[in-house]
Amino acid sequence: MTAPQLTDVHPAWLPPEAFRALGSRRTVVQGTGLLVETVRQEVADAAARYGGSLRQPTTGADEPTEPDDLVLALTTGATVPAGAAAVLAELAAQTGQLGADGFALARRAGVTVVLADAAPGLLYGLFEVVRRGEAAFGAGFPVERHRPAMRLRMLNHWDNVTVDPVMGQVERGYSGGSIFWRDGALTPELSRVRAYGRLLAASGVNAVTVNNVNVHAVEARLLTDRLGDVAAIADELRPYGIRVHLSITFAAPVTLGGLPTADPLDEHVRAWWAKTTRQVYDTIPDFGGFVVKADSEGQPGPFGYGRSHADGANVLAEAVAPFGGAVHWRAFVYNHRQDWRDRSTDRARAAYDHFAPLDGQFRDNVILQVKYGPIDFQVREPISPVIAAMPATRLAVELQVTQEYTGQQRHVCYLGPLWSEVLGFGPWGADGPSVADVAAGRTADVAGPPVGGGGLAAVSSVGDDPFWTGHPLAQANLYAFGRFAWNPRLDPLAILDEWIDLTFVPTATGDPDRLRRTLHAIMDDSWRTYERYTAPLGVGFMVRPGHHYGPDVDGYEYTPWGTYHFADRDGVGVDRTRATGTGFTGQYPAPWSQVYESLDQCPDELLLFFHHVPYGHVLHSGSTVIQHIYDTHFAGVEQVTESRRRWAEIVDLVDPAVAARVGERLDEQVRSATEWRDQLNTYFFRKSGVPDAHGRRIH
Ligand code: GCV
Repeated sequence: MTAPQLTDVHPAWLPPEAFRALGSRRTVVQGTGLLVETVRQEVADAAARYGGSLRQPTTGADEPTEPDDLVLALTTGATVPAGAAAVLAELAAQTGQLGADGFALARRAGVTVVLADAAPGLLYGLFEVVRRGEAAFGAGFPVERHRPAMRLRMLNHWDNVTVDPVMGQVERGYSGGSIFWRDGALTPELSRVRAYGRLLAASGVNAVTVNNVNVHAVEARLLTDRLGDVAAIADELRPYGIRVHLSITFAAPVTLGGLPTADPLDEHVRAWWAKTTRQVYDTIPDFGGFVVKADSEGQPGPFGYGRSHADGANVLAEAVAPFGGAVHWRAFVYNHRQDWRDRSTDRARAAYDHFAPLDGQFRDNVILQVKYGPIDFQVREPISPVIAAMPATRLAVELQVTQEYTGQQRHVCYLGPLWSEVLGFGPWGADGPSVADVAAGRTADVAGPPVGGGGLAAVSSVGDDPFWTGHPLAQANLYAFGRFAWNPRLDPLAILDEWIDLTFVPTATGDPDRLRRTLHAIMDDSWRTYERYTAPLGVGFMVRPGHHYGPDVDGYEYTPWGTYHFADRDGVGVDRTRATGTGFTGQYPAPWSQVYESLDQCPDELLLFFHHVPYGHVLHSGSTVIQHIYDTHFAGVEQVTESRRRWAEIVDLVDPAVAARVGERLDEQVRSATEWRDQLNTYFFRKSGVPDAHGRRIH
């Protein structure tokens, strides 16, 4: 197997040039097994291109005729190559402690050494060497131990097998069709699936789901008579250490099994899940498990049988348990047929109200997958209170790489800073465990038994587009997701540097410093820029209904979806306080229950999420709410215009196809941001009657 390099697809963060440092060295790879073979092949390909060599380890006296520059070895081998012996000796006390995915890395006496207890670790170690480039072969450095913070690092594809009449091939997909499915069939381009797996492994991801959580009739059959298609995808991803999971419908015992019920407590239903799951594992022995959206936006679930979500999740968990599988059960459950006249119902409350009482009732191979915010991936939301409410349940935090609400990959919006804030947030206050700690398995609960972490999940942004993600700069989000799942403490701007140097390799770029500077100028603050010209101060959802692109302040205001801003002539925002509102603030532990309740303490950026205030309300920043709306919307458009200008300055430094695609998308971003600015400013000017203090043009 040769590492896939597709000619008609952008190489993203693994262009051949990124392997130059490694490929020009003498390397030995020791160990056996599928993933070790992948490592060996990666090294062989790079060496063939850049003049290095791959030495086969000898048995017995393991002395190379020339010293190796790089040793990649399993600690469990009968012998490790001579160059690694000193590092192994240093690790001796900890051998077996690196975990399946971990590795040790050191450079001493002119040899770079990667040691791993298991093959996945060796693969991750290889990609760390690639990431470091020449620095991996420069000055010596002592033994570093690398282990991922999250055991499960999963991307969810919302891909449909058949083109859905409303949502298309990929629900909320902005990168063309699906890389797995085309017009009802498995893609004929399986080499592309393999190349995808390679990219994901290099970022740290180790699991994917291959179909939408909204499971339609054809997609449901992936579990049974279409399982062969899933197995074919699994075969492509396996060499890169990526397990395949499947979104299933809770109604499957009825729709596929012909049973009269899908009641999770029914014996026949239990038996059907057990039998069906056994067949899945007979076909795909390393199958990861199921992802389930139940009782949500029209999907069937246990409520239909008067059962709880713990009952529903546990029947599936019982079925996958003998095979080491997991059930990712989504907490995105709310009433999407709300009456907008009813101000007491609050969608933000729903996940906590449904799930917090069930803490401790889920089997230990159930992972409750919680969107990071209580509503739905808005550009600004508080952290979901569910994250702090279920210490006896394994929780996974769900992010959205696909930019449904952040510009749909037509706008530059680097999400690293948002995710860094989310993952570093302390649900019990700054001194307690962080959101990332909860996902990794550490909570503030001292009384209960420790539960494992559920990891990090995200909705993928990838399609069959030649740039993978539609907008070439959106590749950075996909890369950053994997890196954060590996280490949530990484600096988002350092991740961006890694991505820039891998994608636009300095040795192959005319003026790498200028390129890097400009990309930082365009991308570093792009999430906050997007926030500036869209919905203000955390209020969210001022998008066009249905496709969710572009502004429509009242688009959702009188709909059943539960996403309102309540703007009138006097003020704007949702009163979620205990004192006078929906009581949502009471779902948080201290200190946030108090901070969010208090108009004085509530952070500006979340003010309208928690409070309904007059337009003249003065923010901590010193500005009034209305003036803040005007100022940020004017500033946001100026920043996007500046980004467009800066991109024009560096087009000579990048591949013309990338230059053209990014340029065209920046043109659209300027147009769209201007539309956002003008609609938002005009709407709030007409509502409030308050003129802009600076007399700028409002329509
Ligand atoms: C897959 C939002 C999106 C839906 C998506 C849903 C979910 O509502 O608009 O397209 O459905 O989230 O996360 O399940």
